Amino acid sequence: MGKRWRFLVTGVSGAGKTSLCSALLGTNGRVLKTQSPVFHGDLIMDLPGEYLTHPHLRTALLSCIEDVAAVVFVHPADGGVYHVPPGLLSTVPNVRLVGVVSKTDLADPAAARAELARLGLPGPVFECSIHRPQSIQRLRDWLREQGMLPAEGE
Ligand SMILES: Nc1nc2c(ncn2[C@@H]2O[C@H](COP(=O)(O)OP(=O)(O)O)[C@@H](O)[C@H]2O)c(=O)[nH]1
Ligand SMILES: [Mg+2]
Repeated sequence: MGKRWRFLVTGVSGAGKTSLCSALLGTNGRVLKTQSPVFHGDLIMDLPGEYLTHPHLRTALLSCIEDVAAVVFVHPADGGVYHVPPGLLSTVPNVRLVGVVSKTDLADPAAARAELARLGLPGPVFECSIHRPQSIQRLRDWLREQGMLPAEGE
């Protein structure tokens, strides 16, 4: 793929990015606030929410996007509308965009889906809750099919 990491995870602070990474990787434990990028081997880059929401960090976000094959954008079902410019995530060519509505155990996902559409995410959107293992499995299976996660047992 020519990219150093398979995908990065972005979204506002508290969206559930780090919890989603742990759920996908099957690593459990207490999730702490992500203060700087966290790298899971050559697979995942887990970014702090500020990379998305603080305008002065957006150049850092864009350079991280240059290093990945895909961007997983996490938006919580109980979240609102954020001041992220539509199209921001599409400015780097040849990067796949994947939407995740997180925390679907807390609220109806419809509003978050609309927000993902407003941000210009063309790709698939997965509805996930860390409390619903099947919802995580659907995303994991898809990421494996796309070569973004190693197959089971690898
Ligand atoms: N109810 C519920 N809470 C979640 C879910 N995912 C994450 N959380 C909680 O949301 C909070 C923020 O999660 P975290 O993964 O640190 O978010 P991040 O800032 O985007 O990395 C933590 O208290 C998590 O336990 C979910 O699917 N459902
Ligand atoms: Mg985090």
